Amino acid sequence: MSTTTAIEKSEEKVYPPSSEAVAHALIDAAKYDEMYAASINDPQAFWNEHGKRIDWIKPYTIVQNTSFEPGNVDIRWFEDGTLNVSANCIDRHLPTRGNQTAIIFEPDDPKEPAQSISYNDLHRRVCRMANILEDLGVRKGDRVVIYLPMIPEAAYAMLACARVGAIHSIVFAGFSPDALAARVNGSDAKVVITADEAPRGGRKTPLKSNADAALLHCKDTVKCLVVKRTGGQTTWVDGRDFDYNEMALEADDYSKPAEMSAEDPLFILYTSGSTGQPKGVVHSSGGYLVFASMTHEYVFDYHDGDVFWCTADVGWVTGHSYIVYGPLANGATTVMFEGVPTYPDASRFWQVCDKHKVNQFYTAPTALRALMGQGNEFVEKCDLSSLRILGTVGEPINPEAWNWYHDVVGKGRCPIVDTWWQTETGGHLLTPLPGAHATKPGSAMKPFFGVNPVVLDPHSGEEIDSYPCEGVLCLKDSWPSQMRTVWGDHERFEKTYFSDYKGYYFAGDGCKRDDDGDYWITGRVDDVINVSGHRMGTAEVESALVAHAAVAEAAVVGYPHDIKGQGIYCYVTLMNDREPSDALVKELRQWVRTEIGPIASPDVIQWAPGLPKTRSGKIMRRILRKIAENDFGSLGDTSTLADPSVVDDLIANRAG
Ligand code: 6R9
Repeated sequence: MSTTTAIEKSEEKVYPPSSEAVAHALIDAAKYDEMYAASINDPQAFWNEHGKRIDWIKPYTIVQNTSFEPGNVDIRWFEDGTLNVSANCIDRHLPTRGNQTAIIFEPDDPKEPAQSISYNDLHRRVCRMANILEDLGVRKGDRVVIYLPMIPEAAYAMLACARVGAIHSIVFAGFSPDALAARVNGSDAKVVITADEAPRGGRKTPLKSNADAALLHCKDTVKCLVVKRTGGQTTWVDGRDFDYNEMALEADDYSKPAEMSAEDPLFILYTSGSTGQPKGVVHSSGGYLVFASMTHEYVFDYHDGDVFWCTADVGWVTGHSYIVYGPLANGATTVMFEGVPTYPDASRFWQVCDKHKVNQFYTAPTALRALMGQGNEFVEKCDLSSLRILGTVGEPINPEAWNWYHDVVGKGRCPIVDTWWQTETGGHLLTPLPGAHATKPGSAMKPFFGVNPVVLDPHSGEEIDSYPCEGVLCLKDSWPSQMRTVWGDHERFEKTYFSDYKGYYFAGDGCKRDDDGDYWITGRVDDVINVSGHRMGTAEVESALVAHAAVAEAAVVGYPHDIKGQGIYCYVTLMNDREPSDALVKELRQWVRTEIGPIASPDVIQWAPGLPKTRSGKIMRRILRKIAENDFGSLGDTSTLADPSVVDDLIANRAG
């Protein structure tokens, strides 16, 4: 077996692709160069050809019709084609691979047996679920909210929506009843699909009772379809609640896939931005599937028969594109894991890789950092010889974690694909291809086919052509899986992504481009923080805090956290009649967990008698960030503050 050794280049290491990776690769360096050039020089011709990788009911004749022009942003791909996404992910594989495993389900508790769901099984299950949804009154274009654990029924529900032409909106099972209600109401959903309980890391989240609490704040016509997962006790509202397992026994095994336009929305997924409440990112059917399946195949060098495992939750975009749609469109075997990396102990990921002979493994830097700290013996006791490709996503990966992944998990033989993308982009935009590109610890390397990144000067908005350089990352042209709009608010879509830098899609990330033209993401340049790979708008946490009766004002910033990447640091000004106390810190923490969910739980709460504000009343977050980072030397100019003395007070009383 060949291992790659790093070539030291100035201060950074470069790992050329191993001979093994090159020999196996679907795309080698020459092929990448040729295809990439073709995709940029003539996108119409390129995507006309590659759009055919999926099955169309009526073939498209128009390929790309997109505009980033301010006031007229409009994204359409393959717009006159029709298709059904579920038929692409299931039916078209039945003649050739009906008995092949589509989904391997690995439960939270390792003592519970894993399940293998073949493409034939998947077809039956999805058809039944589609018929149940139709019985509940779901029709083309209706919205269905999915609030489920990481169980196969989550995939059935997504594909059943796609089958009948309904738009799904998945709400992560860790979100609170309030967050769930906001999303049900925001999309005016007809049905919520949930389960009795969600087991995770040996604990159980009471999903059905969360849904009950949420539905009190929703229209009383909303129906609730309940999947049995643990058999835990639930309360039942007759006429509103429906028993999935019972209905599935009766439901018909066939449901005809609806003919959908390429531009019909496939799903809505709420994500955090720098202002206001989370926005509903809308993805299309045709362009999304083309790009999700193509990136899944080439970025992970997926070959027939491989076992692919993406450890994300289907509540995030990574789970949509790389557990369900990308892999299943490619006829792959995809692993769905219900648990967490450290339960029962820190070897769980590696045991699952060993047990199911996983070939491609895709996870987040935060998980790697947590596991790295537990010691190598948890990795070394498992046979990881099946692994061929390792991937990361969600946040910048620090070189220590990258090296550990490469050396200890991959034994130096598995290329690491560091994939940069977003909920909004639908699929990978920057990533090395395993047999084509060298890799560098911490770099997302190269654009995928059809992706045209530019680095802009944040002040002038001009493209920077020199190497090396640093600035904000924008995309110059559209790609098929670009989000189409914000649900119900196209203006917000334009304003968020197309107004800062006219004529470009602005991703919200800063980046560097090195001498070789390789990209390094430096993190968000807006008020979005990245906690364990989860996006969080500081504004969301602030509005949760100020909703508490004791809080007059709050400002939230990110600060460096060893495991989570970033932690949540809150400056809180109390109402005049309230006194700071440890009990109140606890109460506020719990309050935010209840308002948003445990992932938003503040790491640090500092009492702030005053916040640094400009004379126009704008909070100077730059200063708050520096204090949270314990970096008092570079606070910059504080003379424009309305009351500069608040800064001294905050420094003197820095928490944590
Ligand atoms: C897929 C996903 C998107 C934000 C994005 C960026 C960060 C994602 C990254 C990365 C550095 C990577 N991000 N992948 N940063 N390197 N490989 O994570 O979507 O939840 O919408 O987050 O995550 O800041 O803008 P999403």
